[in-house]
Amino acid sequence: MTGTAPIDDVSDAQIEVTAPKTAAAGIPGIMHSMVPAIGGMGLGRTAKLLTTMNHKGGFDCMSCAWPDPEHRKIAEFCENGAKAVTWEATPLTIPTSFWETHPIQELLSKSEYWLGQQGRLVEPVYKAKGEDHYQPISWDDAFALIADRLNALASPNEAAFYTSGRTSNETAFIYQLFVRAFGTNNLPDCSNMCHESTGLAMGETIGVGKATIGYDDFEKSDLIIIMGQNPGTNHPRMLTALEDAKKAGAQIVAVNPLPEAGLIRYKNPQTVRGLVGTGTQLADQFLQVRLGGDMALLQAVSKRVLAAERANPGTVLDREFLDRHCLGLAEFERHLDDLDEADVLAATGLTVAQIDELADRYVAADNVIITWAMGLTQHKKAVPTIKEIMNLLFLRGNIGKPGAGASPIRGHSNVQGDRTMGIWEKMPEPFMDALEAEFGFPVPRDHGVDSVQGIRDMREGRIKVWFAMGGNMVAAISDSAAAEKAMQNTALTVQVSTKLNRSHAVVGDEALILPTLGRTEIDRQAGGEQFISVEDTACAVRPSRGQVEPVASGMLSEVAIVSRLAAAVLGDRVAVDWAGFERDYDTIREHIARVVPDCEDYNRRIRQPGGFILAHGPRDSRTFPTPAGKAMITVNELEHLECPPGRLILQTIRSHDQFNTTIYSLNDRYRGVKKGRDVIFVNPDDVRELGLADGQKVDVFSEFPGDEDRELRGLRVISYPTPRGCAAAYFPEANVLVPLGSTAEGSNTPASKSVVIRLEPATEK
Ligand SMILES: Nc1nc2c(c(=O)[nH]1)N[C@H]1C(S)=C(S)[C@@H](COP(=O)(O)OP(=O)(O)OC[C@H]3O[C@@H](n4cnc5c(=O)[nH]c(N)nc54)[C@H](O)[C@@H]3O)O[C@H]1N2
Ligand SMILES: Nc1nc2c(c(=O)[nH]1)N[C@H]1C(S)=C(S)[C@@H](COP(=O)(O)OP(=O)(O)OC[C@H]3O[C@@H](n4cnc5c(=O)[nH]c(N)nc54)[C@H](O)[C@@H]3O)O[C@H]1N2
Ligand SMILES: [Mo]
Repeated sequence: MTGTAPIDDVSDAQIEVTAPKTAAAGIPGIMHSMVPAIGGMGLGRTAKLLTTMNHKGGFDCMSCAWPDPEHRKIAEFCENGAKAVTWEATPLTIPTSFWETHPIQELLSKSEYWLGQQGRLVEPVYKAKGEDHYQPISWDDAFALIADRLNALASPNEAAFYTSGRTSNETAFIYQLFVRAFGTNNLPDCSNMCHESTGLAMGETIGVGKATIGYDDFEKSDLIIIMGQNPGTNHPRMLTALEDAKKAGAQIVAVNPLPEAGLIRYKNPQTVRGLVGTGTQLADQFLQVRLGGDMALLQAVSKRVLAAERANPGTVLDREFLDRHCLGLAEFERHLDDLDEADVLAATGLTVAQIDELADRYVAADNVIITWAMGLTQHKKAVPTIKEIMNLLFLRGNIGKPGAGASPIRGHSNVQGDRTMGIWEKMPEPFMDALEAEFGFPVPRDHGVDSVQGIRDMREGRIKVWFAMGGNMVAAISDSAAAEKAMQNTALTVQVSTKLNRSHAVVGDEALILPTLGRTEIDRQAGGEQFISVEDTACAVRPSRGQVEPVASGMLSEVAIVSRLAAAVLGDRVAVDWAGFERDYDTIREHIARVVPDCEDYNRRIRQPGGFILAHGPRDSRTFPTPAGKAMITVNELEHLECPPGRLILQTIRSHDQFNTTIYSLNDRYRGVKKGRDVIFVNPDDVRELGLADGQKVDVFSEFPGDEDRELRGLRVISYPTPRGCAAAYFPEANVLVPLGSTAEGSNTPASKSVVIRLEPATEK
């Protein structure tokens, strides 16, 4: 083993609580990013990575999908990007002896934090049926084994192929090609748990499920409304864009149950003022909405906009846009006439004056951007809520003009690109036709399973082989206990991974771990050094080139793994030059150019400085590829989250020191919590009313009709400025409380931000 030794597991450390921070980044941000980097990787490796991250010729940071500005500042990186890079590029590797000394039963008892600290996975390992240990296996034997098990299935639909959003466009394209050539559309992905609600709502209203803005639009905007998103922690580089927008005169409104650091004030570590000053006051208005209250808020604002037009006809609505491009205005108006203000106030927890103020700001602004993330997508009514964003934007033509638009902020750095490349259980027919024409095999057309359905199908024995291209599905999906049982009910699980996580310990009868290169590492193939490409949240497609030597020689790139696996499984069943893909990734991009919409001439355009931007009808020319060819104003029945008496609604969120299921440390500096994650944030009045005390340990039970209670024991109560009735706890630990059947209507995304819970004093000390 090389590098820093792994730390011991910490299960119930003494938690320290201080007041939450109001400002994000600044000096602490820089220090926090550099210290672990230098400590863990050595100065040379650190300098190389931190100076080439998000730079031309360098690699794309994998911590989020935020776009890169055209005019880059030197070393455009953030604290959390640095953490993601150092976590991956650590020289610490898992030695062969580890597998002998750590039975799977023991790995099951370890925390995600401990697992992630063990170092990089560097050799393929296999667990045989009835064994409790992994042991090394050769690559060839691993591929032969998977081929044997897959080809023995009664139907290709008995296998599912998961993707996490770090996978490159090149890998994604050949992975979906392999899976469809094998004969199934079972391609669940992390998007199913993330922005699926966005894709559906935007697809139905404007015909494209992606942001209608580019990076430069932020600076041209007059008003930016940030809903259900915590950029200070999850998209820190967005704060730079917000600060620039602010300097150029934009107003910013934050809609969030929590007063997140960074939404309120921001210290830019890239500027001297950011380093020494008190930072920029970002939010002009902070609306502390109740969980799930956004749909009511948006309808109430739209109603006010319509009322303002009635009071002063011809001055408020963008009639030209509405008449030329939209359908449904009259029905929408009629529907909002009946909106009950009392319902709105109950659902949002806001005052009339607050909502009036937001509506006034909206009407006064020429160019408005609305951004959102998981605070909107992970609710039962997520899809109609996002449709209400579109409605509000349409009213004043805030689509397809500079400084305005709908801006879902995607999470995983290439989750958007993976979808573009065909990772979806229900890709549209034109894509399937193009795939079939290019490769000449019959592409299966029946829709496959999504993540939640995948768990159900494993539980019921319909899916027998689970193959994962990255990620940590059992920890990331709702209802962890049910998900784990389902995974253990399979015949074979295969994980292509960089580091150890819970999904390696929750296994089928047989299991394989296939170690892969990370994005930071130089990818050498027979055809020379390779680069890959990714798409950010603003539809910009860019190359990414690894910069440091791989931590060990035994790993394969994701492209090599898929190519070799496909060749082993399919033999000569399809005429595809898999070996050629591995040799030279340009050959993959040639196919992408012919199959994927708007990717013509991919190999040339990806080599242009800065890559290229994918076309987007609504953004570029106000053309809306919906069935009607128009932007659809929709009518959505308001339904707000009811909290039964004596109960709370729980949202599950990220701390400042984690990337999804990867835990960098047990601290959440911005929320003032140190040395522990087993906490639940509760409004002080609720703490009192429930007869509890600040700091007390509680057991949490989640209640869902038709199900037995789910439980998570021993969380410490933290009095926190969250609205009455709205609690918060960290994912993935709290996933055990999210019922598998509680999902967003239409998108089937787990409703991870609205779990009905009951707190009881802890039964154990
Ligand atoms: N450092 C770091 N970066 C990341 C990630 C990470 O884990 N760590 N994850 C990546 C991924 S995959 C994703 S999808 C993104 C996630 O980025 P976010 O969506 O910012 O992540 P969450 O922590 O889920 O935060 C959701 C926010 O919505 C608020 N919220 C919850 N419910 C509601 C509601 O009903 N209404 C409103 N208005 N607000 C609500 C919460 O208080 C919280 O501030 O970040 C990406 N970037
Ligand atoms: N309760 C609750 N649940 C949630 C959420 C929530 O807000 N609340 N958020 C949801 C969201 S938005 C998402 S996106 C999902 C995330 O779900 P996933 O994408 O499945 O989970 P991650 O934690 O991002 O996966 C981390 C693992 O990916 C592997 N990995 C890292 N880099 C690479 C690489 O380059 N290649 C390969 N092959 N493997 C790599 C490592 O082994 C690492 O342990 O979780 C969802 N679950
Ligand atoms: Mo995500």
